[in-house]
Amino acid sequence: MSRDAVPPPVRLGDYRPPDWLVDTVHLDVRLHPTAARVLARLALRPNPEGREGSPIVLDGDDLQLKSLSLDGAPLAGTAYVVTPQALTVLAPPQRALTLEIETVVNPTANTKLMGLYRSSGTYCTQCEAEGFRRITYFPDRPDVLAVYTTRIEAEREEAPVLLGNGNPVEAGPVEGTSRHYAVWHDPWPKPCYLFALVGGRLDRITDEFVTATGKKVELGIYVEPGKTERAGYAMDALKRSMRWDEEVFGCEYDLDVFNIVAVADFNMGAMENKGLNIFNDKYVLASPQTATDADYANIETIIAHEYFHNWTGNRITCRDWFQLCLKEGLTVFRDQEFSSDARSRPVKRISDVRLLKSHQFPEDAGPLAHPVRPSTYREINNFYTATVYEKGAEVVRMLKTLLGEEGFRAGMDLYLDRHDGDAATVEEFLACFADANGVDLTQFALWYAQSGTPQLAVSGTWDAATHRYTLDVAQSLPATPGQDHKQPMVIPLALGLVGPDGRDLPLTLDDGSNAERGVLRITAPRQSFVFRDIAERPVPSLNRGFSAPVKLSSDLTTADLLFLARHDSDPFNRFDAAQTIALGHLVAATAAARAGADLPVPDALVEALGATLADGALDPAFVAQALSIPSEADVAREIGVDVDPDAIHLARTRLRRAVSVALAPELEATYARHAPAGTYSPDAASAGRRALRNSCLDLLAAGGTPEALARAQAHFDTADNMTDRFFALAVLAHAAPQAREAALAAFHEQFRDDPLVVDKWLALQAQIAEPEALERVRGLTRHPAFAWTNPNRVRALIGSFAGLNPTQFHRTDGAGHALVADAVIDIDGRNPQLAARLLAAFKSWRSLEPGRRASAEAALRRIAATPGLSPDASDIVGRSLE
Ligand code: B3K
Ligand code: ZN
Repeated sequence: MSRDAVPPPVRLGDYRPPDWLVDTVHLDVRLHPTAARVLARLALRPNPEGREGSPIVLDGDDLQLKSLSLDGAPLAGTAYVVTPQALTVLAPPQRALTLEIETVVNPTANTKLMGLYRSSGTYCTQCEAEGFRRITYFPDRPDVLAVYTTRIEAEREEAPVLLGNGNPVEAGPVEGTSRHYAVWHDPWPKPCYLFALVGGRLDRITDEFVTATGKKVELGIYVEPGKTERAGYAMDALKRSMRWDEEVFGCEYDLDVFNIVAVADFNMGAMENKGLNIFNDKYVLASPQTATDADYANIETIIAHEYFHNWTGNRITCRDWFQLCLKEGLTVFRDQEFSSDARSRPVKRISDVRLLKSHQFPEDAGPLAHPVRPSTYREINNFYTATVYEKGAEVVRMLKTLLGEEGFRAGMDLYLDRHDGDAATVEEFLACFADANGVDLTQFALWYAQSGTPQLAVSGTWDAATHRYTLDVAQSLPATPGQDHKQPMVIPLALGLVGPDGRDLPLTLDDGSNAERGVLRITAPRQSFVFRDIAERPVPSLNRGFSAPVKLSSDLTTADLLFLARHDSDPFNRFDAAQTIALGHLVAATAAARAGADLPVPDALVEALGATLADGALDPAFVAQALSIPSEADVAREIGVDVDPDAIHLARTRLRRAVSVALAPELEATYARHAPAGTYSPDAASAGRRALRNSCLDLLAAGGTPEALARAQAHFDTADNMTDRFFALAVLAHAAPQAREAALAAFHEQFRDDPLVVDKWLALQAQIAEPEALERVRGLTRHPAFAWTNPNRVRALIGSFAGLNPTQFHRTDGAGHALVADAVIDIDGRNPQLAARLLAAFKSWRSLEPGRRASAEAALRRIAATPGLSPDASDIVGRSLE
């Protein structure tokens, strides 16, 4: 698509099967820095389900056609129409035929990082969603599945490693030249978005995996020369993922080889190309000296996620891009479960819910809200969102909660069996669960169609005379763009009634039935549930484990919440109860701060946090989560309208200081108790201890005492791993302006040659909540370590400023908005996907107070008025302003 063209919206309701199918694809790709030649031989046939007598219309993007023939004979110029965007064979014979298409592309000039491009000299590809059409003319849609054979040829010197999808077939020199080639064959029919090739000078580590049925698989991870020692953790995560998928879902790997390649320039996290995953190197490379515990956890999750796509995404793919959640929501659910099994389930749940609330809830509440399965799009790349991924995973989780472990597995088994080899839809997915369990999921399907976060209002009354406890539940769903009226959803509300001794009471409903597995099914706008044999007033623990992605309000008092924070058997709600107290306080304290006043910190919060700190039986990783004070974004979301980021920042700073002072002895003792023992290991238990120790360090520093800051300095100076070193650096950068510059300089000096670590250094500085941050960010864009062309650098610096520094991004003088707008406009000319991502940082602009709202709107309007804006950016800016 050229920069000026405005594509018409694509609508789910307009879906039609393809007119032509492709059975096999033979590609011969001759790599060259500026003129790579692609010879494609496509075996096509008319689709019996398509329109009879149709022309062959193939998609292209920025392509140059060199030659074209049909069944071996060159096509006359009158027989086809070609533009960079499409190749149409006007009146093809209506039978099986072969097209041979030769195109030339320029990998070095490809700054969009879609199609065939170069990353630090390595040739690589990215085809999802619509990048294959930047390599050759093709029906670029996920319901055209073909068997691919790929020959890759390159200068041996430039690209000694040549990788493709599937299994290696042959390789050798191109006689009489300095070139060599490799042929790969992928026996599994796949859509073209799963195509990949790599050519470059890469080092590798290898390993082996024997599948459940005894098949040997060769595993390889390819990295830039000299970085192999950092790929070990990714390999370990890969092998564990392969085993887990066999054990938990019965999914076995299906090729002789599985390769992963790490590249430095990548628009997203990673890509699940069949047998040849390509990764952003940030999610492969790790060593104790360069990666934090969070990096290790991300690597584990993303390696698993891409691997799990082999079944949920590749063996069963999507019929069209509206069904994206079919592979993404389901695969996120699967990677969440894998990490829960590999680490602590409650802690994983807490961090997943925090991610959902911080990224998806604002999406649902703003102008970019869309259903888990959208019904229209202008640019599909803008729908790889928290709603499709994270809320999509929540929907699958709810299905499991409603059907139970066995019912869910039965549905999954049926899906994997019935649709293997298909390009499927959400309806077909749900039908498997309905059929396997004999249930009707019509109302449940609304989760895919209705956008917005449902609200649940719950109140309870206990009748001392009848020993009955009544829970009144009301659900509502606010209007969202394009959806003014909503229907009630089916909401699985897991709950417990906690007796005064802290134990759960039996959940016997008035009619004698049990709330199955402790879950109430909310289906109507208003419902009441009466529990009997409740001898004492209980405290309800609602939405346990965050069983539904809803916004819950209840009549629980602060005392009730404190009780739950101390006694709830559900760890998620134990965590959440204290968070709810803190959030309630922060909302009130923000209003007070705007009025020039201060509010005392609720004793209940200090008590809840103190009790958590003192409970030696708790997992340190859990305690670390419990100690975190809700973020400024959490508070802004809770306030919802007329948001003043400075007031929120002030209220939160005061709260952290007060908690620090009130709990100093306990924090110090906990810090001391969790001193490192032995050498660094990234395992979950060790990481949990570090997380707790670092949380204590941070909260203590929030008190601002010289001792606390000296402790942070010592922590920084003596750290023997990146987790501790970087955490201490962050504490110093935020809380100790006098120590900030020296610490930042020392850190940079030590890691200047390591781009992934430099990204941490950039991101941290972009988050400093002081007016000088703006100039600092501007200055860093001119730093030799920064590059506008590298997505990781841009996300670290500009993305962190826009997404994680609310007071400075939303400066009252508008300079923060202007800086990000300038960056978006500049980046858009090279890499529209990256620009559109950054632009989404404006998604909550309407919730700001009037002055900042006006400045955000001006920035958005300036972007909108930029000539030649990409379809990606104009889609986001257009919807943001609607
Ligand atoms: N499927 C890819 C994402 C592709 C994004 C295209 N804009 C990675 C993943 O979700 O696993
Ligand atoms: Zn995915």
